[in-house]
Amino acid sequence: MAITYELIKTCKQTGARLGKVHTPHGSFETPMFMPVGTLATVKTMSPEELERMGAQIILSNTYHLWLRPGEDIVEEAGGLHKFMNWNGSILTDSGGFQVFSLSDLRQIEEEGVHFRNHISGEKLFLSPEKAMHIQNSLGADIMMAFDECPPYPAEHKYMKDSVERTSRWAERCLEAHQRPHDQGLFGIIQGGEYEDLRQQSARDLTSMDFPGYAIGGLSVGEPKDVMNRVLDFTTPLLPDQKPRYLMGVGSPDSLIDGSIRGIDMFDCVLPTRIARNGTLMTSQGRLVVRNAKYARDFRPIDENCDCHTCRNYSRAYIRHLVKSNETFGFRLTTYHNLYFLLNLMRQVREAIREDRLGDFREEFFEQYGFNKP
Ligand code: PRF
Ligand code: ZN
Repeated sequence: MAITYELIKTCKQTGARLGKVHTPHGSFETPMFMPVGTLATVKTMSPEELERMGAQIILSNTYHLWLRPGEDIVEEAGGLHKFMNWNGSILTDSGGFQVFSLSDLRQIEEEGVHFRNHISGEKLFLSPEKAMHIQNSLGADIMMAFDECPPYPAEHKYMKDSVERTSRWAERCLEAHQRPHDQGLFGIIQGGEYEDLRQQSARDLTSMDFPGYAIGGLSVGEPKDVMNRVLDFTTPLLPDQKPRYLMGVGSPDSLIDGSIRGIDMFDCVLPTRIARNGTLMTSQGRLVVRNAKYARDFRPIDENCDCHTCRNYSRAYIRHLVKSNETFGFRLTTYHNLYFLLNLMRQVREAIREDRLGDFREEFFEQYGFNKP
């Protein structure tokens, strides 16, 4: 088996899981945050920098790499790891979600999805078999099944048909998978906010025995309490001996609240995207460094952070670079935001080890400003 999960312990205070996922490119500790490298690069960061900040697994996208440079070129290079010079673990998303979020004029059929290329307008078609073929060529350690991520809110009738189609697509993905010995395929549970449909989806997918399971269809515009409620009734439906991945979630509060609900893996463009417009995550909440009040502020971005950015550069300098559109400014903000989330997850794991994640949540939320009215 390409992917195995080792459950080290559960937190006595919260039930959160401390574990390790073993892949053909090394192991990563869980709960873990995965930086997003859509086009085979985590925007502005070198693989050496990712390693230095403590990243152990990154995510990339089937949809984007299929369109450019094309999976055949990545395969010819010797796979995604070699192509981009990243030797840690890689996960590729299947393209399903990107088709739904980026393209227009899509048409869903049993066979797959017809849509238009979001860059050229060209007509394209993606199916479970095609998504698997592309992901087998890319060669990531973890691949995702081709699913449908319906919008929020969606009616029960629509969601039920969608969940059933996603289960049939998952079967076809398993069937089409050519490299089960060195690439692990994860199934994706859908069902929106509906408990009966999450149960149906979890029942269908767990019977297919994937090496890991993702919870999809969340963080699509629903309120936080809806996401937490869905996790409360969905994670208990998943096997204890397999990793669980909450797709597209990366705000600090949701990383903590997801971990408490038994999630092991997270990814999100949030830290890298907001960094490129000058917004930083700090232990005291968000800091918008473009703000005039930082023009003469020579303190680091976060006085509690020991990242390379915070040890060497001031708010005033970073503000100047970002306002001048200097590439180096975006590199410094991106480095800090990713370090901040990776370090948050390190603290979460430490708290689980010591059975005090509930206390850690209280302290973190207090400082970050989530408890303020
Ligand atoms: N499915 C897939 N990728 C995803 C999602 C999903 O539901 C989400 C939901 N937030 C993010 N990325 N395949
Ligand atoms: Zn920092």
